[in-house]
Amino acid sequence: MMTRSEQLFEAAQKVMPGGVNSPVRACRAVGTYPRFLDRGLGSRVWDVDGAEYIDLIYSWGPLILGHCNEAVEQAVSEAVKKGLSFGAPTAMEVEMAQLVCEMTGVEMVRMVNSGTEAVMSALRLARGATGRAKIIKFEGCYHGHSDSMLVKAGSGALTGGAPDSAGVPPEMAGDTLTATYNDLISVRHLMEANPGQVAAVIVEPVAANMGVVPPQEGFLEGLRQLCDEFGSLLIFDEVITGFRLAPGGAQEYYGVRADLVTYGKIIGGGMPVGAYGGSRKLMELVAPLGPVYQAGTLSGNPVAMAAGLAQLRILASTPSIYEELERRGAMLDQGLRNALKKAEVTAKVNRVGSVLTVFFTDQPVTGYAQAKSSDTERFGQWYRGLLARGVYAAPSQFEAMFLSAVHTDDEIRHIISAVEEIFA
Ligand code: KE4
Repeated sequence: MMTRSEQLFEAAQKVMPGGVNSPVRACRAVGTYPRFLDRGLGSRVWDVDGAEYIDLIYSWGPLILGHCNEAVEQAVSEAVKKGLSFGAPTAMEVEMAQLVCEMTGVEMVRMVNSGTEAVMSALRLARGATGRAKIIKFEGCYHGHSDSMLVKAGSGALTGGAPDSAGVPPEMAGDTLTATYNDLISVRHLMEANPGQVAAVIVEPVAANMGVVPPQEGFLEGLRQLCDEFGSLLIFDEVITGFRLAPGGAQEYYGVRADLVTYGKIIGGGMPVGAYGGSRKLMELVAPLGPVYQAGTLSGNPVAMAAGLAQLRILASTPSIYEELERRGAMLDQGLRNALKKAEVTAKVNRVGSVLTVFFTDQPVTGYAQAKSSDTERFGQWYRGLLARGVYAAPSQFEAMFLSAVHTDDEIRHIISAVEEIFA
């Protein structure tokens, strides 16, 4: 007898590529079918067969206050009654922009509809502002699916990149250079090999798309200095870290300021919102004020703004949330290390605050090369074992797990004992 999830997955695959609207959800890396979710509340989600799970995904980061946060739900239901969208300015957008500027220190911000759109727009702005074409990104970092970000290191490591997806024209990929995360020398070499041509360096201040890889001491500061030395802009892609590591995100957490910052996920409170921001000087280059064009029918949508604003207001006014996220992150981190050591399973745990990844490798994971050395078979066993024990974790070794403000210590202990059982 097929489960309801299996029935839905069978039907979904007939009408959607892979049966999903985003690839990672298909669970192709972990040897099982995706559980179709029906509802969430607080730290829990239920699938269509009624199984209950402790959530460690939270829609890949947005729901830092948990599912169906009362204030967010209230704000959305009030906004919905006044209309779904106008395509005209609303007071809500002004309040949202003011709060984002206050929390992050950017002087101006533009709302868009996803992290991809935020990154795509920030890159165009950086190129428009500098008159330069090349972008430096880091191997293993993911910045959404705009063409110039779907690029891997080219054959000549110091020259243009090669497409990392079908459909990306080679000439487009050629303007994206790939450096090594946590390796400032690799960035300097690319800057020196492309003098006066690099518009920007874009980086995940905490890499979380090769699994979590924290910046080593001095790495972010070093990028700031290199960009200043070579006249390039520094772009922090804070789609994951924004409003998660601190109210001011990674800029506040690490004390390094970028020229442009992109946001997504948490900023929307679960609704489709992205944003990019920076100095007035840079942002006034954006249409309708300046020559860099960018637009969007649903940008600043009042229902999405209501959700994001409600969530950000709580984060801005409750600093204790961040202390709790750190305390619980440390509790889970240490508990996992102890459980894996006790079971004599070779693994490394990388964590910054409330985002973490367990890598099944014996190497310290400081970049993509080490992350790739992980045992993905073992990861599949971990994922299926957790699922069977009511824990909904990331279905890929190269993703992060997320904690929310509503996890309890008992839930953390449950996750740890589940890991002990899996590898006993
Ligand atoms: P979206 O277009 O998915 O809103 O944001 C793209 C993006 C940009 N920058 C960073 C650092 C990101 O992590 C993302 C998206 N993250 C993935 C999870 N690793 C979203 C999940 C998915 O692709 O289904």
